[in-house]
Amino acid sequence: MESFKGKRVLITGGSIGIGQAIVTRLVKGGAHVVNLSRSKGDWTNLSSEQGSVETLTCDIGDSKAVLDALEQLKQRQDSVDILINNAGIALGAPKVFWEQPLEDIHRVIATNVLGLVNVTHAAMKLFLGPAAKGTILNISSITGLEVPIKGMGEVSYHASKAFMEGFTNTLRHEAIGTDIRVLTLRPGFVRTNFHFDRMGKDQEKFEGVFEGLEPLSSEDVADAAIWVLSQPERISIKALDIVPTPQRSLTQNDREW
Ligand code: 8X3
Repeated sequence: MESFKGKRVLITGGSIGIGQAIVTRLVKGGAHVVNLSRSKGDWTNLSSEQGSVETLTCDIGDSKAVLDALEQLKQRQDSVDILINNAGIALGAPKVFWEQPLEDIHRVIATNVLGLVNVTHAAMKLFLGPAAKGTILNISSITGLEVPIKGMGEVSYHASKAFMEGFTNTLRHEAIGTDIRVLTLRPGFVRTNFHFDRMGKDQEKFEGVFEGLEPLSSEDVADAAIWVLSQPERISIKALDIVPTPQRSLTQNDREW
């Protein structure tokens, strides 16, 4: 296990899925993690001899709630070394955009776009900006770069990940003159609750998503994130795509759709 001893990490959506797997590895490596999430998470597998994790329940789409949470954190902690923007949702598959409830579309944008902006802005203002040092890792998606297969029905999700691409690339440039690294990890097909929510919490449809194409696990993606974060500060893994081998792209892969 890589050493993150004493490192202070802020992550969004760290209670389940990929986020939870990343938090588990960081804490085992000695990091102190603050998790901004809608749910508390289950951390019973982590011993007190390792690092620590504290969850602040927060809707990251609400800028005031984010700022309040991070200002409270600032009062008792003077640094964040690593910010991981991990929270992300998709809703509405397989309906097309114009048939989806507008509220669902707004919810996706609130979490994936405004949440990213709110947390990064507050964290840079209070922690990373003043220190002019640290690492921002954005967990994006291959969907930020590619147009999906027909019928995937997630304009809001794909557009939100395209936003994340532009945000990441531009922020990296704005960080010229600082020691802030801005990185992105773009997973493809992963077996997580993300697809359960995407399919309207329908277990049968959820299982159907994985038929004929073995997905990555959250742990696979977390291992990649840990590798990226373990590089010495002089190295930026600017972007890393991780997909199951048969997922050649969003439109071409080794199974019949
Ligand atoms: C989701 C990636 O491949 O499941 O971010 O559409 S995929």
